[in-house]
Amino acid sequence: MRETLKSKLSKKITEHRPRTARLLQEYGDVKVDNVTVAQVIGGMRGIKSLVTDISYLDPEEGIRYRGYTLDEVIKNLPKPKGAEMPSVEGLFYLLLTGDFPTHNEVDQVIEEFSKRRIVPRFVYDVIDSFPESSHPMVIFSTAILTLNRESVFNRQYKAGICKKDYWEATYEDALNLLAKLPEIAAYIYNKLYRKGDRICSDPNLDMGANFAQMMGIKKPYDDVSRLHFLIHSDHESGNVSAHTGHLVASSLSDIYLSISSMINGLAGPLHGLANQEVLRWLHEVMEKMDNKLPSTEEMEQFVWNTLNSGQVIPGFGHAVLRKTDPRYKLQREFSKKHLPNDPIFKYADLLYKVVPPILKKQGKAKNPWPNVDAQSGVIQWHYGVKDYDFYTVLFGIGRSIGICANIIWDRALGYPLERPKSVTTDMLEKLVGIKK
Ligand code: HAX
Repeated sequence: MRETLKSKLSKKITEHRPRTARLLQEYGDVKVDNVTVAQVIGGMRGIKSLVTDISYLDPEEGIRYRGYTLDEVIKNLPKPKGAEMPSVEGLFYLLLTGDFPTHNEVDQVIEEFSKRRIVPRFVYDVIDSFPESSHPMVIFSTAILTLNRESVFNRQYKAGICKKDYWEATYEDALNLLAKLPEIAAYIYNKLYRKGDRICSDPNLDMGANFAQMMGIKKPYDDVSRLHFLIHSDHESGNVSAHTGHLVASSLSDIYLSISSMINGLAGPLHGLANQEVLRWLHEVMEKMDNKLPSTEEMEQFVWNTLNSGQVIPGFGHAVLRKTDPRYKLQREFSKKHLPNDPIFKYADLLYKVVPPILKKQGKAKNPWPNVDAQSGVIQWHYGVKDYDFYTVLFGIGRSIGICANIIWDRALGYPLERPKSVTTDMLEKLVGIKK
């Protein structure tokens, strides 16, 4: 019998289950971490309390997918003929199984996605009913939610599925959803910004090329899309979008409910929306400068003005990273190769020089370096996607790939309902000995 992604995953799951079971049964009482008052009040920063084998974020080095750096992932994943960047379908294979697929195995996943990509009419009807002034992330989240009617997991759960098989129904839902996301996103883009002119997808293309086709943007936008989806796909489990997806799925909400929720978390300006904020901020500067590139001193003044008015500099800082984000570096390298003379790239590059010393001097941000969002919108703008409200939708497609892989594994390993415990301020004061 031909080995498919699903049969390979099934083998991996069977091999992995005893590891989790042993840790729980024999070592369940071993302490992993201590928790301080600052962490309890401060958004649970750094508390080690989630497990994922799909990616790991080292504060100094950045993200690794299945143990591989992004450079290694890009080098070792198969690429479509003539492409600079690997197929996203191969990335999904790697995230799920931990193995680099062959060309043949990637083709099988492309075929699977292609079979599942048709979006039901009722989803388009829901999208069409939104006013044009709605934010695309709201439409995107709702469109995903609407698809919950199609959930294989829900159908099988109602029919009485065995716990051990939850992951298989979830796998079906995940593939059905991931295959449709680029179609939904392109439809929203065309509705909001191109007067509804729709370009049909091509079932023979991989996800990146197909997305470029539906956006109506020529090469190398296929590689831009592949790179964008790849670098945004996962950032371990504690960030807002990943954690939301995991949390909601832990109540056995189906993949549509879970991914729609994670999209809502991603839509905040301190998280995924920062990519549109970077472009908005840069344009404010450009307007004030009459499109002329500011001198270093002028740019420094713009940065200080923003900080002094109590706002953050979007695209800089990170809750975990303490170095320049490798996702930023990859996009910068791509920009240096493909758009070195783009005025916005020059602005963004000037910021790279100017912002870190200022944030260090201000002394508040623990990480003064740029994150993924400092550069992604710059590339989109260059290739004609100038409606920056849309940028977080692109992030959302990428992030869904990693979160779907995580939710499938959550179900396979039987991770339970998430339920941390809260305390009151009175309790904290008593604990530390404050008398009132
Ligand atoms: N500009 C100005 N001040 C900043 C800053 C920035 N870029 N980054 C951090 N700070 C400030 C914080 O606002 C905080 O100030 P207060 O003490 O007054 O509250 C202080 O420095 C300490 O913050 P931190 O511990 O370094 O950072 P956090 O873990 O609290 O927050 C953030 C991390 C990413 C939210 C933060 O760096 C930020 O707001 N950055 C700008 C927005 C941004 O780029 N977000 C995208 C991050 C990447 C991501 O998730 N993408 O999806």
